Amino acid sequence: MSVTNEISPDTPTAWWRDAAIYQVYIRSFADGNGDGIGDLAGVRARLPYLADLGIDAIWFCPWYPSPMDDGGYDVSDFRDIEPTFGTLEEAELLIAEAHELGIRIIIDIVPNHASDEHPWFKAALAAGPGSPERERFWFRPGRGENGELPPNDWQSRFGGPAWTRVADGEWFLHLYSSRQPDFNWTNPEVHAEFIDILKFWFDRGIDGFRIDVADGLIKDPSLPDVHGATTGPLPYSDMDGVHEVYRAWRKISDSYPGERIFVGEMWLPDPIRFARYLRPDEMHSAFNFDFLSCPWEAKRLREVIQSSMDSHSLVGAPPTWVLSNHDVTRHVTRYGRSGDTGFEFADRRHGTPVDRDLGTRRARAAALLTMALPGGVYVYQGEELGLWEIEDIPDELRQDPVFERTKHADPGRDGCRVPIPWGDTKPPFSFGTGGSWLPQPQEWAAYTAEAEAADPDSMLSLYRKALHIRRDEPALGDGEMSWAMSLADVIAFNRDPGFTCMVNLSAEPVPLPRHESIILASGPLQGDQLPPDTAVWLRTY
Ligand code: TEU
Ligand code: CA
Repeated sequence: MSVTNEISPDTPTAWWRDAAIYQVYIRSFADGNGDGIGDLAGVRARLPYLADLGIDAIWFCPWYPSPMDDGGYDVSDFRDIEPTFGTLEEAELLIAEAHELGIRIIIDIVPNHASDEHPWFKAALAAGPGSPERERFWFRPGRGENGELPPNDWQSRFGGPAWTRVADGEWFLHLYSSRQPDFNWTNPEVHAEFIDILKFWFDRGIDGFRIDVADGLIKDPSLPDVHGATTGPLPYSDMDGVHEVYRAWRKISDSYPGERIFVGEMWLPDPIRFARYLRPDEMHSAFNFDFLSCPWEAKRLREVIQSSMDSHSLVGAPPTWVLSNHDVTRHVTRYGRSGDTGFEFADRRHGTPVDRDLGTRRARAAALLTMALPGGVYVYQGEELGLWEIEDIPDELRQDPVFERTKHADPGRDGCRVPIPWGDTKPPFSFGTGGSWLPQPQEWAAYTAEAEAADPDSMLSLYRKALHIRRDEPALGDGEMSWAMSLADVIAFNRDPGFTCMVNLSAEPVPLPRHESIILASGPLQGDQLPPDTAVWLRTY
């Protein structure tokens, strides 16, 4: 392996302020041992691909031992590696190899809940009501004459009640599946445990943590009913006490050499509340889901961009620009839909007609938009290949607990988690040698990394070019932007020195502004006109 850009963990740089971070959902990335499930050996073999792509860091979805009820977000041991993925030793090798290639490593941490197979939860079940073991979770007697009703009316985010009854009659709280009991963060033991887990992984050289459900740790201990509310002030989301947790965590990360970071996952309706997590003594950055959820409409996108810039500048944090992840409908599909092109969990709108060529053109334009905006950018595995949502997975193969828990009303998230096509002309497209845990469509023969690497007009070639330009271009990355004059359905902004990004969301071609040269375009231009659903980067005077 050639050493390109080795990271010295002792050099303090604010690398995270404008990093391009690639999200790896391990079981769908690359399978090294032929069992049909992605693993660390697969990732290690593909590190050169990621280095060529031009990313600065990888974020790994949970790699810990897990019964995989929720794809690894049900953790049974926070200090080891899931055996089907590999070993702790392999993880250490992977970290070192990535660092040699100039790639930093961020891992998921899941502080809101554990797996029901976590030793603490097993101990809690065994110890019985009133025991200190139960105090690490939320156990309560039920309501009703014989305690047969849940302690309150909270609903799981995966559907159904947020409480499950155990054999001795008590109920435990789970905001997600019934195999994901929520930790009780009023218990100092829980705090101490997570501090120790952070150190365990920082000591192994990781560069940061992505914090799962970062807003959810603290619950109102009176556990009040919510009477059907899912937004507004909720007694299990964005409670003020959660900030104390991250202040304590920040002290830990700051005590390590280099810049070790926290990235928060919070789906919050209020950008100002959101920014509170990014105060200088809390997290470094967080996913911009307002941007991800926004439909492909110039006015709405401009508003979201402006409000993101404003809210982040209140706390001096860099915004991030996210189009897809392992929980949402892939954006080629969303942007190609007739009707609403935004995203909401309440309705995935599977089965809505999709014009995939249109969705792809818009996805290409969106990539240049995100990479030109100030701050960080995320790439979800497969978006660089232009993959779309797989909506026709047979019911019996669906694995996401959302599908069962909503009694099939919500198809769940398997459609964005189909294993990546790397090469070859038929499934599993070199994902591995032993099939793939979710079926891939035959059409992906034209979308393998190998096929796209050979095509200068592919999505992969666009991402490679754009990420490399972004890295070298002084105007891009961290900093400021200013809106340029433009037509109503056009997004145009300037960055200093001498850079303009323009995206045409109207139905007609629009004239390019005065420029010195064209740096990159997401599709063919028509002379001096920018066609619909196309973005361009210009060198300006
Ligand atoms: O997701 C948090 C979350 O609430 C949503 O993104 C979730 O996917 C949605 O409610 C499903 O309908 C995080 C992880 O990203 C997700 O994969 C996990 O399932 C979840 O936490 C629980 O750990
Ligand atoms: Ca495997």
